[in-house]
Amino acid sequence: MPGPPIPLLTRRALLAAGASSLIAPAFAQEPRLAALAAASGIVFGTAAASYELRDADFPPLLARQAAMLVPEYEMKRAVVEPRPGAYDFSGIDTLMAFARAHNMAFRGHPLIWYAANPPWLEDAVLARRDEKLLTGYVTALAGRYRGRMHSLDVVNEALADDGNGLRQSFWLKVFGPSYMDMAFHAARAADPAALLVYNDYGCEPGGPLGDRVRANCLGLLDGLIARGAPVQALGLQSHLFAFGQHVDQRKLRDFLAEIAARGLAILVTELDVSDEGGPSDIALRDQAVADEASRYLDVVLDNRRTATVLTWGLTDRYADPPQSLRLKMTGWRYRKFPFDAGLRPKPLAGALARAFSARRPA
Ligand code: 9MR
Repeated sequence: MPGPPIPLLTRRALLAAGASSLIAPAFAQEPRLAALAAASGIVFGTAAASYELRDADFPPLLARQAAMLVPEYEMKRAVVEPRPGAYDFSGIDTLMAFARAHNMAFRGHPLIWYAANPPWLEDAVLARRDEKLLTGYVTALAGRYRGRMHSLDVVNEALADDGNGLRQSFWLKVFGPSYMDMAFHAARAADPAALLVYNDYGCEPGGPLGDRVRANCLGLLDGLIARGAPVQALGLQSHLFAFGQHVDQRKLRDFLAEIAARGLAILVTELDVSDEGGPSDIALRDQAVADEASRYLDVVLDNRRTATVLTWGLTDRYADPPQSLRLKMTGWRYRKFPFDAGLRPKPLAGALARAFSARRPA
């Protein structure tokens, strides 16, 4: 007969190993993240989707906690322009109406992203090699929301995943690196007020890949600046890992100093901390998520050019799409956001609250 199942890592095992100080205190009260952030000179916000606003209990939490919204997917070109010239702005408009009704700022994400294009676009660009297929879209979006966007992720994830040069997208093949310049100039012309952002991931961990990604990112920004493209901020996506590659505080601090030295603002645009690979004990997973976020926030909030912290969702309730194969097969759910699926604050919410409270106001 097989013996009892062996747990991966139990709370008792960790306690025995002397990790008791890692266990988070329970929350007496819901922290007010937007208010705490504002007091430290930071705008706190989150990604959201219009379907989430139809839940009865989530919108009040969103309105209490966030001072800025960004569409999780409803501003992606595949959604906005499913057929050439046939625009659907309904998702963005719904989210923006909610933001306005609750006095929240709004950011646009993304204008140019290789991974979320409608199927017709690549063929059209390769066949016609017409710059308007890029600039026309940027102008349409930035122009429609002119004066209403805090910031726009003009170009998203243009760097190669291996940290060497630019991603081989069809934009790069057809127009060369100047496709990015075209997008930034078109965005600036269409909306003179929005902060124009280059947004990417992978700048936080140590290791040789992290080093290459940071150097590559600085190279991309230096190129844009040298050519006179109106880039004004770096968006750090910051999809972190509690049980994977950790934030390298010293390297991240030095990197952010380089960004600030170039006169760029720093926006945290998509923060979440994956608990994949963690123990089955939820309290331990939640604490490890919060600890990794604290290590990250200590560094990022210490930089005076950091202006926003947006999480890529406020609650674990929507973290797993209902069609998720992993969820269906294993029942395993992510716990990477500040509030649990029942909308109760988790240790990550506490980590955010503490980090905002500890920041010196300007
Ligand atoms: O979370 C987003 C998911 O709902 C979408 O299906 C997906 C494709 O549009 O994009 C996800 O968001 C990504 C963001 O736009 C860019 N950085 C990585 C994000 C997480 O994958």
